[in-house]
Amino acid sequence: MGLALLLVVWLITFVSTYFFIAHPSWMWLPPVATTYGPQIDSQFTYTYIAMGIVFVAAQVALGLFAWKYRDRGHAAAYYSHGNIRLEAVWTILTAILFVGLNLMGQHIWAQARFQGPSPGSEQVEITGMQFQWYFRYPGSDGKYGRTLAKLEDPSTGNALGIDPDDPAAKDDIVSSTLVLPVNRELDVTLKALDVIHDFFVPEFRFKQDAVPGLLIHMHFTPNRIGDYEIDCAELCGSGHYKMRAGVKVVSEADYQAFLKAPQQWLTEHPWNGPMSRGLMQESEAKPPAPALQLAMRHHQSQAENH
Ligand SMILES: [Cu+2]
Repeated sequence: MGLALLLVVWLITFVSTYFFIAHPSWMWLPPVATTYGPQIDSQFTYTYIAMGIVFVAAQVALGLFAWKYRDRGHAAAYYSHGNIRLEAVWTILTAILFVGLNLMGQHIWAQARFQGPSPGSEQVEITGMQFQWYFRYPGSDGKYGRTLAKLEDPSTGNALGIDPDDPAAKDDIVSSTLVLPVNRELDVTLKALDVIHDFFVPEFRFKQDAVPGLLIHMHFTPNRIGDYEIDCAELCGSGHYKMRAGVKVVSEADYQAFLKAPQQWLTEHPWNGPMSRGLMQESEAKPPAPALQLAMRHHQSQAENH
């Protein structure tokens, strides 16, 4: 029995470890699209390697001990209080590993949040609201117009509560797709109007909570043209699953064309990311795939027969 347990533990350990080593793309994030992304990736790699070694060593020992201390039918069991020295050693080693990984990673995390953006970076405000993202650009004056809570009303098309009497609001652009210029640093202000949401774009390696009452600043530079998906990564209510939006990283010329006529530009260049079919309106959605239609018909005929 001890030997069977050893084999099962080792088999699960080596098969699961094999997939991480042989097929990293199955476990891994999509190709990176920001300048600071590779640093996050190398941090992930250090963590994976360190944790992988600990995992394999612990599981190999577990299997070995299950076999070594198997029931031999005669020896009486004895109670152990443990080994203080051993416990101290592995607690200290774990603490060193944990604190060390944090120290290695903290500057990467902090540089996008605590250091200010460079002057001339492009401003964009990202607001999460159950269950939609809104993106606002300050327009040619470089200033966001004032917002008032009493004016927040998605049904009037003014979900952000922008005050029309503020001159700075006149040229503000609000979009439901995030359009960003490639190779330009972004000065992002993150907001939430109701509950905590979380702005996450896997390709950007960027994930940050949006908290009601806080203006969270962060900055990063997208460096690959393409269409990506924004997911809300905070369970924020019953419609959380559909709280996503498209982000388009485009050339400088395209970006300027978008700022000039946002609606028209987005109609001509609709977002075409990996999940774009899911973002379509229901009326636009395609009929189910043939296999699914077949299954539905089969189900109907079964129902009729009964
Ligand atoms: Cu959300």
